[in-house]
Order: sequence, then C-alpha cells, then structure tokens
Amino acid sequence: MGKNVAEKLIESHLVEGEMQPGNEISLTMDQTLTQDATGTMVMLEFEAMGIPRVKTEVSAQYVDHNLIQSDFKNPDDHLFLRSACKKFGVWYSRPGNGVSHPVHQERFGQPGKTLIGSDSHTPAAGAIGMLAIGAGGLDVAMAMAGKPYTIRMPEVWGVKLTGELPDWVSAKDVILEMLRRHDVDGGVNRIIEYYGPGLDSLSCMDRHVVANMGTELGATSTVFPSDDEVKRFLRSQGREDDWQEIKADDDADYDVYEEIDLSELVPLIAKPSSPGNVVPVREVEGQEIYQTYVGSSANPGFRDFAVAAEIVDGQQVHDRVSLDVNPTSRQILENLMNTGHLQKLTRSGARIHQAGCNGCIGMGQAPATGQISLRTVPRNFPGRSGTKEDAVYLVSPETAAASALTGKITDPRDLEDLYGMSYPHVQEPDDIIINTDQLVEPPSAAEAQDLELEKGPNVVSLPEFGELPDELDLPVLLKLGDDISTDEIMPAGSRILPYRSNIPKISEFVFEQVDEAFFERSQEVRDTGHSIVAGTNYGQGSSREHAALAPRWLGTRVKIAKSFARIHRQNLANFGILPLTFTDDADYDAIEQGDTLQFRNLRDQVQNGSEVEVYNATKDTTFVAEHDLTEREIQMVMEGSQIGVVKKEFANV
Ligand code: MIC
Repeated sequence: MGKNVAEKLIESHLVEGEMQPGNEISLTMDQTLTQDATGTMVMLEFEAMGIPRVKTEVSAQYVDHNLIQSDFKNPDDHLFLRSACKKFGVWYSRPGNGVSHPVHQERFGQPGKTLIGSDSHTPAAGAIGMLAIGAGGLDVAMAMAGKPYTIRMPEVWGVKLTGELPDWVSAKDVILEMLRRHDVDGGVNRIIEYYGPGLDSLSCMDRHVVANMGTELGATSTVFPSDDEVKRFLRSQGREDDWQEIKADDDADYDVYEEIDLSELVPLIAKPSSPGNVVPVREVEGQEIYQTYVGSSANPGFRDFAVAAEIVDGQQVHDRVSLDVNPTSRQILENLMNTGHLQKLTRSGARIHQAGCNGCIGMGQAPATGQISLRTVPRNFPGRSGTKEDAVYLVSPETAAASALTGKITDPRDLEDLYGMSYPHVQEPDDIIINTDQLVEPPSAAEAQDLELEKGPNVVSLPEFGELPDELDLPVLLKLGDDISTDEIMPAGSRILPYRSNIPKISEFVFEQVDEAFFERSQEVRDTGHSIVAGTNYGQGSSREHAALAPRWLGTRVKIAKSFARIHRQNLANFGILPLTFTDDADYDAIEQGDTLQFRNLRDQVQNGSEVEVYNATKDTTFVAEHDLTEREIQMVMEGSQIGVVKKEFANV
C-alpha cells in the first residue's frame, strides 16, 4: 500500500511507536519556532533544564505579539529573548520583522522537515510539505533540547480539491467552507491532507491560509504536497536548493475522505464568536460595520494585501470604517511599497500598522462598543479583540475590502454592479525583494559561552509546583459549558499579554472574561486547591501554556471535562493538573458550581488504572471519571510538573 504525504513525513521522523491511529508515536523535531508571548516561558524552561545550546537543525524566535511598548514590560521581554537567543543558539527575529508563521515559511521552511512551535498556528508551514505541529512551550523547550515529541498517531483526512476558485472567492473561503462543514472540533485527532487538481490554483501563501486555520478545526496538523508551486515559492525566496518533491503515492489511502469543488464556493463569513459559525456572506450582508482588518497569519500573503489595495484603489473607505492594515512581514511591506500597493491603501484611508500580530491578539485596534469588526484573522473568540461583548466576523481580504468601501457587510461579488469593478487577479511578482536583515543569527557556542541572560524586572522565574496529594477536597470553583477557548481561560490583549513572563501576576486575570470574581474565590482556597468542571472541547484555540500554568498557580488541581482540546490537555499534564473526563454526561449535569469533590487514594488510582472515583460531598453521590494519561504523563502529574521529570532525566544523562 502506498503512502500519503502525512505518513511519509511521519515515517521519516519516527523514533518510537507504530503508525496506527490512536497509537503513541514519538517523532524527531528538526526545527522549532517560538514567539515572544509564549517564548519567554520557553527560554526560562530551557534555562531551568540546564542545557547550554539547542540541539535542533534550526530554532527561531520571533517577536511579533507583544509589540506595544506602553511601559518597560514588553521591551524587557524583547531584550531577554535577544539574550536567550544568543546564549542558546536560536535565530532572533527582531520586533517589526513580522509574524512568525509567514516569516518562518519564507526563511527556514523546508519540505520534508518537522517543526514544533509554541503557537497553535504552527501547522501553517504544512503549506510547503512540512509536518508542523503546535504545542505548549514546555514541549517546544524539550524539542530544543533534542527530545522527540510524542503524540497519538492521528487519522489522515484526505481532502480532494477539484475545480478552480471563482472570481471574488479566495483561500480563506476554502478553510471557512471546511469550518462550515465540520465546526471547531471536526479535525480533532486528525491530520488534514489536501490533494487533487484544485491545488494548481492555490499558491503557497494561499495554502498557508488553509493550513494555518486547520487549527480552528482542532486538527493536529495540516499538510500539502511539495510540488512545483513549492519549488517556485522557494525559488522566489532565493532558496530553491531547499526544495524536494514530496507527494502521495498513486495508491495512497486516507482514513477519511472529503471533496471540495472549488468552483462551487461562495464568499463565506464566520459570525461571532466562533470560527465554526460560518454562513455565506449573503446571509448577513447589509449590516453596518465599524472596522475591517487585513493581515495576520491567517491571510499573510502579498496577494492578500494587494487584492485589498486594488479593490479600494481610487476610492475612499467609508467614513465610519477603520480599515486597519497589518503587514505580516517587513519583506511583504517592502514589496507592497515597491509595487505601489501600499500607496493605494494609504490613499484610500487605510491605517498602516507595523508588521506583526497586533489586533489579531488584541494588541491594539479594539473595535468600538457594540460595533461590528470584519477581520481576516484566524479566530473570533469572545472578547479576544480587546472589547468586551465584541462582534468580530472572520472574512477573506476581498470581503474585508469590499465592506470597507460600503460601510456594510458586503459580498465582494457586488462590487461589479456597485463600482463597475472586475475582479483584480493579483499575482505575487517572481522577483520579489528579499529582506533577511532583521533576522539575527546566533553566535557560535564558544562565543556564547560567557553570555548572560538579560532579565529585567518583568521576567520572573518559573514557580515550582508540588507533587499530587493522595487526598484532595476540592470545591468546584467554576462550571463551564462546551468549547471554552484558552482566550476565555487566560485572556490576552494589551492589558494582560505583557505579564506573560510573570506567572503570579498574570494569574490575577484567569477566567476574567467569564467570571470576574474567579480570582478572588481562588484566593480563599489557595492552599487546599480547587477543581474546574467543563463540557466538550475544553481549552480549544491557542497553545498558551499560561492557560494551565496560571490556574495551577491559583490552586487548580483537577479539571473534569467531557473532552479536552489536544494542546491544552497536554499543557495541563505538563504542569501537574489532573485532566479527567466524564464517563457519563449525566455526571456533568449533576455537578453544581460550589460543590465539593473528594478524591481519596488518588495517586494509586491514577498510577494503576484509568478510572478515578469522585465523591461529591455536597450531593452525597459518587461517580467515576477517567484519565488517558500515558506513563510519562502520569509521572508529570505525580511530580507536579514535567520540569521536575526532565531535570531528573538530564541529571542522569
Ligand atoms: C493566538 O492566535 O491565539 C496566539 C496568540 O498566537 C496563541 C499563542 C499565544 O497565546 O501566545 C496561539 O495561537 O497559540
């Protein structure tokens, strides 16, 4: 039996386990990617492990999230990261150089390699035939230390693309169509592999859009073959030598099949406040808007900006609309200047920001109260824009630009009648400007030996966590519903993100979005701990380990959910929070916030089986919950965190 692309990538990096869906497999990681909002923890963790230099082929650190410098905190972090990169042997992408995912694809991405990144959108690199996986910071620190990464072998979901995209419809509509069909958990425990003749009309940056937002489907990763288009892309980046062909064998099989006829797609939109809430733009057109936003790792290509520029060219954006343009890299910005597209945008009234994540993560550009914002970003979880009760819709650059002109949600196909416009077919020029100047290469190990880490007052060492007690009496401090995202657990935004390097401080904001009194309640039981109860897909969204670390600092010992999102479940285990699932949904219904759950003989139960007995002392009832922890994860939960386990391991090497 032939192999598909995902299987080939896995097989060539497999060091342990069998490639059967559900089996535990360990893979070597060739490259790592970190960004500043998660990277400071990664560097602190790497330091705590006591390893002098990274052992990967390439490790790169990007400063793209915490760019607003309203006081010393973010710049302190930047300098700390710069010093850590030099000391540990990591490339440093300076603030303003751009968003990690597109820059990594342009500069370091290589077909056939594996990449692990402390950002959930790391799978974007699957656009050029890599196996790229998002993970918690500690898992990335481990990979930097040369450790293989362990996951459960996912199913491979083959999505055949046929036809060609119609005018006014683009790559964003392809991934929105996947989300329309399958919602935010449709890709759980799967790698999505795109193939078929429809690929011919998707450039590498178009594929990046689709691979990036595979994360919104809950997928472990997304892969595309490495074909002539990947060769063209690498050639345009001056790196043709890094190309190799990787395609599925003719008789390759997939665990699940799907087909999308691109020619049947229409402009789509994800309504507030979930990327899975997708309908045709037609269904919601006509509503007045306040903002449109072009940029982010979900629409990062030259084309995405150029098409918006062509649409607004010669017009003024509506006078109630803020058209925010966030270039994804300095290189793309320079190319847009060179081709005249930037001027078309500025002349039409667009507000140009520095290259970076910016408003995508609530670092500025928050919408006005009760007003609609249309964004090309990957997520619209509640409050993520920085405005409470926001109304963020996810769209293509075409829909964003069309709506900026009319001041209303507009199907871009209407521009033909409204403005007599025909669809601007934009192609990225082949002889682009290449700018690598803001990527700082690390010095040699010998030169780095005596370098010191530059830790300003914002960089606070990692707290140490104690082992799992055998007996626990834990009040349920919060009961939550389905699909709770990490943005709701540990919010981001310009007020909170600057505390990413300070766990005690950032923990004051845990669950602020959903329950403002949570922090105060947690303080009453700080020493004895508490539990959290939730529905399905708990912890979807980002990779931020702060969504485990900060609750752990506040005393969360056990979380019981109907199901967990992959990265968050791993982060919980990494920091010694016991992730349990309900065996019967009725047990979830029976628990009320404020009940006390008793656990007895807990260590024994966790180590010697998968079932844990829970006594609800308030209701006088008992139920059984389950864990699916591997042996290694059990060790972490027992020790109180993976750092303890790792330290011991490295001490014994
Ligand atoms: C996101 O898009 O949610 C983020 C911000 O990039 C996160 C990482 C973080 O929380 O720092 C992600 O996707 O993992």
